[in-house]
Amino acid sequence: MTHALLVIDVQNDFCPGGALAVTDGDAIVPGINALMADFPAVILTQDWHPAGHSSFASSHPGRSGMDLIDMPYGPQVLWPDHCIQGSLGGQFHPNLTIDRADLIIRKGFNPAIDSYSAFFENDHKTPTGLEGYLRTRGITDLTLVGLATDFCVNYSAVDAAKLGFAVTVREDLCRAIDFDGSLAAARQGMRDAGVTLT
Ligand code: VGL
Ligand code: ZN
Repeated sequence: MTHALLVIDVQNDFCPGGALAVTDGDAIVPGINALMADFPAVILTQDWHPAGHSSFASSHPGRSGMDLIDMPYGPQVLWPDHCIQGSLGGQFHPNLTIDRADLIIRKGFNPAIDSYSAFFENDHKTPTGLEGYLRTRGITDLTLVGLATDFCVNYSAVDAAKLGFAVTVREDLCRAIDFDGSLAAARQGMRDAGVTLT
C-alpha cells in the first residue's frame, strides 16, 4: 500500500485577492506544507485555462458569473476568468511548498471542456493521465486537501473512489466556494461514493 497526498489547486486565484477567491483559501497552506512530511508521494494539481476558456462567463455574451449553462457534455457553471495559463493568478500560492511535489498535473487546458477533477475532464470521459501515473507507481491510497472542497476536491475525490482508490478528504485542509448548497451536496456525494471525510 502506498499513500499519496493530492493537493488540489492551491493557486493565487482561489485565495483572497484572487479572481475566484475562496474565503480563507490561504489559511490551509501551512497545514498542507506540514502534512507533506507524512507522505511518500506528493502530487499537486494546477487549474490551467487558456484565455477565453468556455467555462468563463466572459466567453458567453449576456451571461454572468455563476450562471449555469448547458454544454455538449452537460451542465456547466460559468466562472469569472481565473487561472489563465502564465498569469500570476494561475501560479501556486507563494507559501505552498512546491519543491516536495513529485508531479504537478495541469487540467482545464482544453478550451471546450472544463476539468474540475484531477482524473477526468467534465465530460467524465477524457482522462488527464493521473490514474495511470498513480497505478504505475503502485499508489493505492489518496488523501486530498486543497481548493475548493465543493468543486475540484469533490470531483477528484469521487472519481478517485470510483476508480478504486481508498480516498480520504481532510476537510480541515480544504475550503469551499459554497454557493447554492454546493458544499452540502458535495459532502453527501463524497460520502455516497465511499470517500472518508475527516
Ligand atoms: C475550481 C471552479 C473553477 C476549483 C476550478 O479548483 O475548485 N472551481 N475552476
Ligand atoms: Zn477552473
